Amino acid sequence: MTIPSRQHSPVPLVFTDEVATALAAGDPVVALESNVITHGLPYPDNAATARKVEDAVRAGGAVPATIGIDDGRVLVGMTDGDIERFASTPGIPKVSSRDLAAVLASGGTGATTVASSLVAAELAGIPFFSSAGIGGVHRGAETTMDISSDLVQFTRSRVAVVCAGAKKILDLGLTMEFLETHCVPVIAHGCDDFPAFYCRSSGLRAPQRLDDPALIARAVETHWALGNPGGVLITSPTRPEDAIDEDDVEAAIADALRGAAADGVRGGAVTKYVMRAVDRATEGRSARANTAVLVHTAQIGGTLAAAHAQLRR
Ligand code: PSU
Ligand code: MN
Repeated sequence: MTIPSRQHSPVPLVFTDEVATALAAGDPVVALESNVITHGLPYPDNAATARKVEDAVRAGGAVPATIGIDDGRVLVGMTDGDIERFASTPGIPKVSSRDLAAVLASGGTGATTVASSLVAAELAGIPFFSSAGIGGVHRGAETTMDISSDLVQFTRSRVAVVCAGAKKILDLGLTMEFLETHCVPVIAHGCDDFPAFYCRSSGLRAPQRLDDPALIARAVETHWALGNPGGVLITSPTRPEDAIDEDDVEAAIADALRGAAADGVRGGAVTKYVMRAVDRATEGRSARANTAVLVHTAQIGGTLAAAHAQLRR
């Protein structure tokens, strides 16, 4: 008797020519999320920022691959038209890792978070990803249990994540504890501390620091050579001239979190609600700093991906 094996049809991936060519040649590629386009900033700033982020990856020496879900297919690299459409179409849903299967199976469209972008990047064979602020453990998580899937996905996808730490609105101490418990390496680049998104420091020291891109690339490869299934977090702080003083945002964040609780905002809607409230309270100062840190991190991501591609040659 033969027992039929379970057949899975492959997930449809649609590559831009630029990304397909780079991957085939072993040239560096950096995957980027699209949730930051649809949910992070208002139109048209979101479209302009997405283009600046792609240019920054190129300036760093790699090819950008913005990830999204379109008509039940995974976009690996967006055209300029795709970016414009995602940026300007209201209501495109946030798709995190657990949502991918249903959205793809039903032919849906959606914007990928850090977590779901990592799933797509690994499938597509892209070993580097960049975003400004990862999700993490939310303030008050000891009662709400609100912990971003981004953190869990780092233990599953073999993709190196370049970021400026986790979003300032989170509990960064608990976020670091979670990463330690789950054996996720955190390597600080260019500073001793774990950064706090648009603030240069969280006040917490990173467990490791490596400044040389070639050494970081070697550490990433070594993490995988050790048999680890997940990724490596590489943090780089925003530039001093783009940074916000903690004192200038902390009150706005605390107000926004109280507002979210009072309005009954829960689950996946919390991050967007709080970020937008802080942007309003700081009269756009935090939104501008958000754009600056996204662009800067993308350039570092390009540089590190290029060093990694060099190592694999
Ligand atoms: N809103 C923003 N910027 C962001 C995000 C939301 O203004 O960057 C994101 C990222 O896509 C990140 C996700 O992966 O929110 C985390 O959401 P949650 O905390 O619900 O897991
Ligand atoms: Mn959450």
